[in-house]
Amino acid sequence: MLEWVELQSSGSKVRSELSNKVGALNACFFAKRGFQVELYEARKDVRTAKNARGRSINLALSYRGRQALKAIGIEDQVVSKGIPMKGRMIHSLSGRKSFIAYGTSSQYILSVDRTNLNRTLLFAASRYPNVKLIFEERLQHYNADNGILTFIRPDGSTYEVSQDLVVGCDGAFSTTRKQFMRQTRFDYSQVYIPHGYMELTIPPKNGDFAMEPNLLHIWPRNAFMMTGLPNLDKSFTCTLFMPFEEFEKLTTADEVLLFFKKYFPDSIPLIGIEALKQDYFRLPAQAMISVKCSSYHVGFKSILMGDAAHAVVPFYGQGMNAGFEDCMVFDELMDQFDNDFSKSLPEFSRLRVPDCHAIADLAMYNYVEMRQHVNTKWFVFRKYVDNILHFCLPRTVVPMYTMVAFTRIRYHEVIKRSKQQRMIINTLLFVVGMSATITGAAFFFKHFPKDLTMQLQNWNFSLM
Ligand code: EGO
Repeated sequence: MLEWVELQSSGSKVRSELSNKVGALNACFFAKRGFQVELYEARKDVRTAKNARGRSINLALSYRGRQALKAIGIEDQVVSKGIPMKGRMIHSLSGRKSFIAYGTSSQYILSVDRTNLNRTLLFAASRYPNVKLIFEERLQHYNADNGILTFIRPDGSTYEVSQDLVVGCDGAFSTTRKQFMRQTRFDYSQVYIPHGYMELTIPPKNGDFAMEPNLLHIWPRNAFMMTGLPNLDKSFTCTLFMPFEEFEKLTTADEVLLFFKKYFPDSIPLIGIEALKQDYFRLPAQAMISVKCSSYHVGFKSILMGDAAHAVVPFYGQGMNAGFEDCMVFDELMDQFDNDFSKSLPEFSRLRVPDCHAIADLAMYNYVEMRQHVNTKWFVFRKYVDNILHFCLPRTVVPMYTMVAFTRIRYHEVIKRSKQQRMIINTLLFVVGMSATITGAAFFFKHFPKDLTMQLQNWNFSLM
């Protein structure tokens, strides 16, 4: 019996985003199980495409993503081309820099090149004889009732295929998901946040990194935020997050320069005045969408994974990691249920919906919190408090970022645990506060009983 999987990707409206990471990763997982896989990609093959620069340039790979890559044997290959970031470097308005480690020396996230990762994943998929890669053929329609897929060839002609399983890994604007929307009891919601993002580059300085390379650089300025991630060519990619409204206010090169002088002065000499003036206008600011839906499967023939199932805002650096974890979780379920789709599909939704809703919430929560309260001082303070509490109570208090980035604790458990931790911390603070008050009072009465009695008496007299 030939079983089969299809995965495809639709182009984004603003720019073509040459990527299908979750699709290619899934192809590897299914091929490893012995399935016949066809991987459909609407765009050109990134392995041979010349101008492969798509959406964002680098991504933060953490533990969950790495575990998935490990399961198909390409973790080391990807990690060797990634740059470890062992902590954050917080840049203050005055140019002061504060370093706060993520944890131990083995706890680091990796800055990986998106295009490189896409290529590695496609090469990995293409090495399986039972994987067929098809490029530049776009899914036009999918009938979830009879399982028939309609593809369009570059010349405009169409053809139909039908398979045992359709895995839709076609991104936040998924065509596969459109068919799910027609099913009863399928929930869907999407939100565009008011912020947009724009990428700028810090080129190498004298042939070396212009800032410390093994860190995630962050410029927290409440509503304006900027991050800097290192690249293999010794440059940094900075991502500026800002409300669209503010992006629209900056219409001339001089206004842009003034804006940077006011909010990110230390970054101007690093990016370069001329580069800044030009790069800002090269591309419009990009939108960010958060997508939630439920469930992730329809019948026993179709399932959504990655951004198609749960696009999240990038304020936790977890989008790709959550997508990779999807593939790994499904693979684990296929083991558990002996390749039986009628069991693994419903179980995937049962496990994954609460977790992916949780990471969508966590990412959105970070976005709201960062834009409202997080400036340099607050960021540094919060992370110090996290680290100190974790140091004092290593088993009881684990920072949320640590649970998200360096463990495979289920995302919904992370929320539960962080609520419990907050209760514990509050109780401790209360107990410490109360005992300090009682000790202080006891000390007071022991050393000044007479004075106090007299004072009280005087006071009583004066009241009378
Ligand atoms: C108080 C202090 C409340 C992505 C700090 C919340 C995100 C949030 C976008 C960083 C790291 C990978 C990222 C931390 C917080 C990537 C990340 C964080 C950004 C922006 C990002 C951290 C790409 C939020 N991880 N993170 O703890 O270092 O804390 F700044 Cl704008």
